[in-house]
Amino acid sequence: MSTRAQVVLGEREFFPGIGPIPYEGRESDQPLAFRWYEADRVVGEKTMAEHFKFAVAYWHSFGGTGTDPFGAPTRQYPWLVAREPQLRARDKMEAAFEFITKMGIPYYCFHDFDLIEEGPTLAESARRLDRITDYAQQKQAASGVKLLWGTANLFSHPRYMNGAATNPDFAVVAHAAAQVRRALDATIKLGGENYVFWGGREGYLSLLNTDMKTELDHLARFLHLAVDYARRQGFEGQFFIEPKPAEPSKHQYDFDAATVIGFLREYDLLDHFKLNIEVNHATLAQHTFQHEVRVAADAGLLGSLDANRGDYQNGWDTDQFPNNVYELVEALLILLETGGLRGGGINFDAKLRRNSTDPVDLFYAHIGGMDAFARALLVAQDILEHSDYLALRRERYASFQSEAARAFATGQSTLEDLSAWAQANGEPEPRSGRQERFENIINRYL
Ligand code: XLS
Ligand code: NI
Ligand code: NI
Repeated sequence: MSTRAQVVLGEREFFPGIGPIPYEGRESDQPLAFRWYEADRVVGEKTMAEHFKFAVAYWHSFGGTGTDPFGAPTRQYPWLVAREPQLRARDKMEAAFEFITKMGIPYYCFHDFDLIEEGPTLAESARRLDRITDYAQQKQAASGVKLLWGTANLFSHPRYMNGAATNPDFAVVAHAAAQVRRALDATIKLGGENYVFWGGREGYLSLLNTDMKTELDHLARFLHLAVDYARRQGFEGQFFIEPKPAEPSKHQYDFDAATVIGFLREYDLLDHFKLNIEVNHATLAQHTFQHEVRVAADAGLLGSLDANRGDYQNGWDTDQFPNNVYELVEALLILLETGGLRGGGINFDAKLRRNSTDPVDLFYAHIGGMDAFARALLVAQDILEHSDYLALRRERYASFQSEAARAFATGQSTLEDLSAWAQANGEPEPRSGRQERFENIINRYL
């Protein structure tokens, strides 16, 4: 079975001289080849392609021009130069499908206005989206590439400076609803498997001018309306919330996995939502990626991943391509142990560095990210199959096998029962946590 999509070129070739990226194995010294990612290779019970469901992020990869808060664009991508928005959108889509299919990546993800620029009115935006999604339908059919998720950009336009669903002005909330409705239509039309909410402006810059309770109530109401609408249109996919603590807002309501889970529970949204965990968002929240993955997975809510990485020397969302195999092993151990992603996949929400200015750099970046995940998956599977890792961890809790401990864990003892036991048994012996021994396991299997 081959999971590889057909290479689909448009009227012109945007990445000339680059063919389909082959798997060549770890001995290869060809920079445009996979060393570890082999789509059809079975690892545990699934192929690599099934474990990961890799996706390309339309915004960074085809819209990212290298601007930063201090500097102008550094890249003049040939698909971004046409004057007319429809033509530009078409070129961009041709470049996108050429790239995605040459990479052999099975999915992509977009915000509504990554596909085409927003129009001057809601009606014109809807018309533009209709046209470009017609074209996307053709491209998907010709290539076999699928839409992992769609979302609405509710953060770039100035009207959202005080929030979208949480805006204190009802007119803006209604505008956001109109936009989400069309983004849902586009996602459904293209067979999107999931739909994401990331609330970059759903939060505050100052608590002094903010009625937090009202804003959270509105956010929940808004999400309920979106779910109701999508279900009425026949959407059976999964909804995701993507936690992030801050940036661009000072404080974002979807702070981290634990906060989002509490919110979903409080507002009765758990039936429809799972989490999309992003590496660099986890670290911004002062957590490790592994921590966020663990929190979501333990709640049965690990839906999808936005793959990237931060920089250890600064605190921003630098969205670099992932390359740290050791850390990915830690995350993939959790994924394998808990049954993987629920509905989602691994979306490279990652951007080239500002001085990576050649189109070929997009290939190096994605090859590196996919190889890092693939290698980490092999190591994680090896650890679970051949090492005593799980047994060692279980052993730390072995004392809970005793009758008294079981009574405690199953809710059959009182505080007095525990104190009686403690008095009878004296001071606990110190027991090593063996952290270094656990850490060595990963290096041993790398
Ligand atoms: C920004 C987010 C954003 C979401 C989609 O930091 O990662 O890109 O993934 O809106
Ligand atoms: Ni992000
Ligand atoms: Ni993201």
